[in-house]
Amino acid sequence: MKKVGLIMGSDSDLPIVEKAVAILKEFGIEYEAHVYSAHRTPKEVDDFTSNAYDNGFGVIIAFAGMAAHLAGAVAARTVLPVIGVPCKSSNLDGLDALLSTVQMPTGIPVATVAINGGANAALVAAQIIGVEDKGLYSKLKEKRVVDAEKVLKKDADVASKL
Ligand code: RP5
Repeated sequence: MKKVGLIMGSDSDLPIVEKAVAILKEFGIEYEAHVYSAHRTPKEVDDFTSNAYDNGFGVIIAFAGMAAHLAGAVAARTVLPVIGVPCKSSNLDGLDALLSTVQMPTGIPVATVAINGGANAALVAAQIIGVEDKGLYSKLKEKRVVDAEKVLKKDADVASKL
């Protein structure tokens, strides 16, 4: 099975990265996580990303806040699918990172999830890898059933209370 690469611009993004890691662990997907910044350590971003396909990665998730150029810098260096997670910072509530991540020029796509959407980013990564992995595909379908059952349980609880 292909691995998922997780790159965060700063260790201050860790709480959002941990949401993704929880999902990847749930599905038994191998991953590797790094703190590499588009601005502070561009050489490491370049080295990791340029060699990611040869090193067994199938998807890269990039997490960054503020002037969040990381996902775009990664996408410029690989044709692996890149998922961008805009991380909320203190001043602009993550809107800065959302726009910096999502507004990519034609030809260099970044599949951008919601602000702080670490869990959905990992689910998209799992779905990409699951296309060629029947076991993982089945687990993803099973999770949808389990999640729906949880909502229906809440429905029954609320209906009985009101
Ligand atoms: C971004 O700047 C990082 O991804 C982080 O979200 C933000 C702030 O970084 P620190 O100043 O906390 O290291 O590059």
